Amino acid sequence: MGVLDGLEDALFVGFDSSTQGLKATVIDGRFRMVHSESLNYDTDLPHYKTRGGVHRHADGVTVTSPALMWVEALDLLLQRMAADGCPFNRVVAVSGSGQQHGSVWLNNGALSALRGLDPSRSLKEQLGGVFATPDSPIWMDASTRGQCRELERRLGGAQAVADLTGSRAYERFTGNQIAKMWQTEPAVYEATERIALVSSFMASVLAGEGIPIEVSDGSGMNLMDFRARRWAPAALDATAPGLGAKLGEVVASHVVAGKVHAYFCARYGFGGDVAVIPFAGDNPCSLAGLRLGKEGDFAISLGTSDTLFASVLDPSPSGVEGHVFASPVDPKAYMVMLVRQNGSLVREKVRDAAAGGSWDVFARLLGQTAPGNGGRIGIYFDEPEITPPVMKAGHYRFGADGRPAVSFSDAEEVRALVEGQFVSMRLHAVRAGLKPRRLLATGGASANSGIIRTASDVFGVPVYAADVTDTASLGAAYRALHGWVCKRAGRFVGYAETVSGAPEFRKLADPDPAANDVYTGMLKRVGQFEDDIIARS
Ligand code: ADP
Ligand code: XUL
Repeated sequence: MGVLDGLEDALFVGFDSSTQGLKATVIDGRFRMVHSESLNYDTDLPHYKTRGGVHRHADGVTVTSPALMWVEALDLLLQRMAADGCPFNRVVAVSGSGQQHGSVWLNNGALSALRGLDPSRSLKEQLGGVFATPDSPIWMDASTRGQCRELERRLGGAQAVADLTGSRAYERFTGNQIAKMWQTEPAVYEATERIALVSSFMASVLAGEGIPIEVSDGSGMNLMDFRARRWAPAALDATAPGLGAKLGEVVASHVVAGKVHAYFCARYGFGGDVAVIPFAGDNPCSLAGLRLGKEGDFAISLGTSDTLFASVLDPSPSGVEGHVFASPVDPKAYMVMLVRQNGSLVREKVRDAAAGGSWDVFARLLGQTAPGNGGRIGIYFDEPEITPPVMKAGHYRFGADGRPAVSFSDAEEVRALVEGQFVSMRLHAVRAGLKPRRLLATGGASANSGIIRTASDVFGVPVYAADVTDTASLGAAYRALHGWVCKRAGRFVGYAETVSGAPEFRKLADPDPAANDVYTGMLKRVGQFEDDIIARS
C-alpha cells in the first residue's frame, strides 16, 4: 500500500502567518491545489495602523506587531475561504508557518480563554484580553544588542553559543528578546504564563489549547540545544528566571499535537476530528515546500527578508554568521540558512523612487544596463541589517573608481540594488561554506524575471521555481499531509517518500558565464565596502 492511498479526497491546509499578511493553501492527497487565499494586514485590517505589517518604534531598532491583529486575521481569512466555498468538511489535517522569532506573551487566563472559545462571538472579542503585552517583538527588531553580548559572555563566547544553539547570539532571536522583556518590563514577564512563537500561537488558537513550540522554529531562539532538540538549561538560565516553565516542551514537527477546536467546526464547517500538526517557521516550511534534500539544492527566498537555505546532515555552526536549525521534515537532518533583512522593502523603495512604483518599469530599467553596472556598486540598508551586521540604515553608492558616488541614474540605481543584494548574499554564502548548485526561488519577488536572471548570473547556477510563490504555506500543507501520513502509519514515514508525487519545478533561468565572471570579480570589492560600513556603523 502506498503511503498516500485512500487520501485522494482528503484535504490538508497550510496557513502562513507572515510579516505582511496571512495566507492559506489547501491541497488534496494528490497534491492538487484546491484553494488558496491571502490577506494583507495594512490594507485588510487598517485599524491596527501597521506598515508592512509592523510598528517601527521611534528608537529606530524596536519593531513589534499587534498580536490581536494575527487573531482577527484568522477569522477574516477563514470567513473569506468559507464564502468562496472552500470545502472545510473534507479537511483532515492542518499545519502552518509563522514568521520566525516573533514572540506572543500569554497571560494567566489565556489557556482557559482558548479552551472555552464560543462560536457565537469572534476570536477578536474573546482573545483581546489574553496578552501580557499587546505588542509582540518580531524578527525585524534589533534592540537587544546588550542582551546578545551578555548571553555570549555567560556561555563562553559567540562560537560556544553557536555550537550549543546553532547560531551566535542574534538580536531578533527570541531568547534575547525574552531577556530584554525580563530586564525592562519585569511586570509583563511576571504576568506571562506562556511565551509562544507566532507559529505555536496560531496553532494554539486553532486547537484551543497550548500547542508546543516546534523544533525547527525553536531553533531560532538561542535557547535550544539544536542537536538534542530540547531546551538547553544553560541558555535558559542565562536568559531569564523560571523560563523553562513559561516555554513548555519542544515538540517534533510531524506529530499530531491537537485537534481543531469546535469553534472552527461550528463557524466554518471543519469536521470534528481534524488533526493539528505543529506549526513551524516560515523558512523551515519553505524548505518543506521546496522539498530540499539533494546536496547542492538551495532555496533563495525573496520575501520581506531574503534568505538562502538548504538541508544538510552534518552542519558546522558558525560563531560569525549564518544559522543552523533542526529540520522540520527529518528528525536526523538540519537546515543551514543566511538572512538578509533588507530584501523586498528596499526593492519597493527603489521601485517607487526610480521606477514610478511599477515592477514592469523596474524590470525594464534593469535590462537597460549591463551586468557589472560599469563598475558601480550600491549597498542599501533601510533598516539595521543582519547579514552583514550593520546597525545603521544608509544607502552607500560607489563609482567605478571606488570613491563614494552621490547618485546614480534610475537604471544604474535599480541594477546596483539588485546586484548588490545578490553579490553580498553570494559573498556570505562563500564565507559560510555554502555551495549552491541549483537555486529554487520562492517569495513575492521570485515572480520578477529580471531579479531571477540576476540571481542566476551572480551565483552561476540555474534557478527553478514551484508553481506558487508562497512555498511557506504550501510547505505547511505538505507538512500537514506528512504528519497525517505518519499518524496513520503509526511510524515515521520519510518526507521525501511522502511528497514524491508533488509537481516538478520549472526552470526559470540559466546563468550566463560571462556575467558570472563579472560578479566573481565584484565579490572582493563588495566585501571591502561592507567591512568599511560595518566599521563605521
Ligand atoms: P513575506 O516575507 O511577508 O511572506 P512575500 O513572500 O509575500 O513576503 O513577499 C512580499 C513581497 O514581494 C512584497 O514586499 C513585494 O515587494 C514583493 N513582490 C511582489 N511582486 C513582486 C514583483 N513582481 N517583483 C519584485 N517584488 C515583488
Ligand atoms: C529568519 C528571519 C526572517 C523571518 C521572516 O531568521 O528572521 O526570514 O523568518 O518572516
